[in-house]
Amino acid sequence: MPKKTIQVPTELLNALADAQHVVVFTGAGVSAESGVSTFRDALTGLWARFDPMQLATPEAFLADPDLVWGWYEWRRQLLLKAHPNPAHQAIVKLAQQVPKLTVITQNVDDLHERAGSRDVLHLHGSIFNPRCFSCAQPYPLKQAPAMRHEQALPPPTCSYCQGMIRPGVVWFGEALPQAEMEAAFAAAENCDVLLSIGTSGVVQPAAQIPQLALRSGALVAHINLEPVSCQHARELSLVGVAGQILPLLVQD
Ligand code: BV8
Ligand code: ZN
Repeated sequence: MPKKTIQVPTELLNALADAQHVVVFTGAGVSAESGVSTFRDALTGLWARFDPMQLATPEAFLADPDLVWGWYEWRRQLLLKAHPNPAHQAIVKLAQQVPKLTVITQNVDDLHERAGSRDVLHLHGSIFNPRCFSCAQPYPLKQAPAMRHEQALPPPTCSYCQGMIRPGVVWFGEALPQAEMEAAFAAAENCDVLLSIGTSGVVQPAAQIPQLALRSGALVAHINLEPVSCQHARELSLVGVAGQILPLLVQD
């Protein structure tokens, strides 16, 4: 079965060629081809009975620190084995072809950085920057013993105040980092093209970013396995795998 060639709208290619500032806004779908499960994928093993929304909260951590810390350690270890995919690499290449490119991600992985993207704005923090739940002191991640299977793990204790160490991510019900959010919103309001890649557009306030760009006159292209409903003349939906579509947007 020949691979279905994806048609990239000329309007998008022309807008990228003329753009002074491009924003790339990513969600879990950009890391899917690296083997990193998205937030919509069912959880496995010990956590299979949970919805991520239930575990990614401060209440869940306080109720069962070992269960939640074990989940993050498991995900972190899987990430150490993952590699950036053609979607991450195409974004790095695009940055070399436009005057200014800002990467805003909802993801807590480091695959954009490992592909070569710089100054990535992490709206939901990073799984690699744990800190103390009580005094917020950063906790230097040591080479943890490899987890052979999914298990609950007691979180480390803070050497300053003996508090519990927590993942450096933004949980549901927690405020997003002010600086990153302001920089992301400013970029969305001042760009010519915004590529929204691999996001279900459900989680607030990040989900406002493509709308902000549209309201500021940018062309917005959604790149997703599923069609994204477009309400605006300057909004496009490209349906397909990010790792196949993004390379079509950059010149060889
Ligand atoms: C806050 C870190 C206030 C943790 C995450 C309004 C209405 C209702 C609720 C709210 C609201 N405003 C705020 C809320 C509450 C909540 C919220 O938005 N709830 C939602 C679910 C309704 N928001 C919050 O709590 C936020 N905080 O508002 O605070 C506040 C203010 C001041 C003071 C105190 C409090 C905090 C939100 C951050 C939560 N943390 N992550 C962790 O990772 O464990 S978000 C988490 O979910 C992920 O990090 C990710 O960002 C997000 C999942 O979204 P996606 O990235 O879109 O991923 P998803 O799996 O959903 O979709 C993947 C997509 O990719 C799919 O569309 C799929 O089709 C596509 N895809 C898959 N493969 C591919 C692909 N596309 C292309 N190619 C492929 N190969
Ligand atoms: Zn502490």
